[in-house]
Amino acid sequence: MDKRIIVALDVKEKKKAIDIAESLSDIVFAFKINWPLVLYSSPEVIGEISQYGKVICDFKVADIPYTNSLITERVRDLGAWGIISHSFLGEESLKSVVNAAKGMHVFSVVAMSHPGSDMINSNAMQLMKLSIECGVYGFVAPANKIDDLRMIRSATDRVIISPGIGAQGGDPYTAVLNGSDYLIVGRSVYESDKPELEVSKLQQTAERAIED
Ligand code: 3DU
Repeated sequence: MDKRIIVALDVKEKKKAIDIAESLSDIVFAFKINWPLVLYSSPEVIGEISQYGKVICDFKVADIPYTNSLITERVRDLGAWGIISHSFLGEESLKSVVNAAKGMHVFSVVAMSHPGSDMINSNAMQLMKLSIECGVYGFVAPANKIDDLRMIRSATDRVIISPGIGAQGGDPYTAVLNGSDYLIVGRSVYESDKPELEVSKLQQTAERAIED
């Protein structure tokens, strides 16, 4: 069975991030790095974590096309497998990410998991249409907002990666059943005494949902 878990390494200490990545390298689909880890260590952490698996940089790129290109090129050069971009900035901005990615996998945010995300989530269908036209590889859609997730799944066959499990209330079984291909999990894993056990349990739950 394919690996289904993406671990978000939102820790402040680089050593902790690397230790977790090393211990989970055989059982996860990928690692997700967000601004906190980069800002507390250095951009080179992207390459260092890449030694233990695919790295998706969750930088939620959201700027003018030229700046987006600079960010994306640098992320690719540092060794990332994927990058997460916002889509609400419009076609030219998202296209600049896809073009600069040159083979790196681009995921587009079309809905979010936090309270107050209705402003973006209510435009998810329009953002998806634009993202597909721009050639994104996949989407970020919330695991804890099942109606939004289901609607997004119904509009695409592309890969959906979903945060919002555990600490944000989402249930992994329900998320996979309603369209998530990969579950993004941070605190439930890196705050656990046994991150490997936590990932294994999530993986088993995802497998059960796929079989059902
Ligand atoms: O809540 P967790 O600790 O499992 O971490 C979730 C990660 O996913 C974290 O890096 C957060 O910034 C990111 N994320 C969301 O939680 C929700 C979104 O809509 C998009 C990204």
